[in-house]
Amino acid sequence: MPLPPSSRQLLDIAVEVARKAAETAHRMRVDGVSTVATKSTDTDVVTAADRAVERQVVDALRRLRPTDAVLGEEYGAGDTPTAGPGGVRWIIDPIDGTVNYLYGLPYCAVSLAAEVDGEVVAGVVRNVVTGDEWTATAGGGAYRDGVRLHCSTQTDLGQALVATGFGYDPARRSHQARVVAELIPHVRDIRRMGAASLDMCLAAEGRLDAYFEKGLAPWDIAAGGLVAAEAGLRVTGLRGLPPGPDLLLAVPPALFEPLHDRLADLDASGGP
Ligand code: LIP
Repeated sequence: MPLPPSSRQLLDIAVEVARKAAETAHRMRVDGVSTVATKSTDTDVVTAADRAVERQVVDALRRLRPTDAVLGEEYGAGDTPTAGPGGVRWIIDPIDGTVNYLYGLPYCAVSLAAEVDGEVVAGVVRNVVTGDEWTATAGGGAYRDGVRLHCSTQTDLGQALVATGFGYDPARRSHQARVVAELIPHVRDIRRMGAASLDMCLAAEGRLDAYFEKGLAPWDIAAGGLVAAEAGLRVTGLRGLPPGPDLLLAVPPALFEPLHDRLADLDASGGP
């Protein structure tokens, strides 16, 4: 029985695959890209590039590690096997920030993570346009372009620059907007940049102080969440729940209580 791959080995595979995927996404953007379909609502778009990049990533992983499982935003698990005990599952967001990608805004990324027994052990987030690359392994730290990352040391919520996002469903957006309207007097300012994986990576290096969002899927969370946690952020849900579709909060330990409690009071994980 071959030895299970180390997190480092899985990270090397993730980086190799994600770099080629980002090249494809960038080339398709330059060639001109259009919406090919909508998903949950008529503003939840998917482009030909989202699909082509995910197929490319899955094909590459199948060549490199034929028995691994995958979970992708566009094709789900496809026909790959489920990952048995000790098995690897790859979690893929081919283009996180698809609306930014469609509009040509340079804030979109390939996000690829390896999970073993339900724990994300390696992850990479690569900006499709700038080439900025964030990596992490569980227990091995987080890096951007080889530089080790440490999150913000901000201790005053009133001075915190906080990022968040909105879903595609209008009723949920109204609820999220109410939460932001109530929160904004209590923080330095809010940033809405449009890609959860990149938001968590910027928070990992202190270019944002904190990030929260309701409605995220496993592929939005996996790689960016590991980068954030390995840079010292608490990545959690509300009231002791794990980070997930109800809410993800990525926050430095010193800001956890004030931001958590305010979001809990504002029912940030509630609503449609
Ligand atoms: C996006 C997330 C973002 C969220 C958007 C969307 P997508 O993912 O990264 O944080 O606010 O509504 O879900 O759809 O571009 O992969």
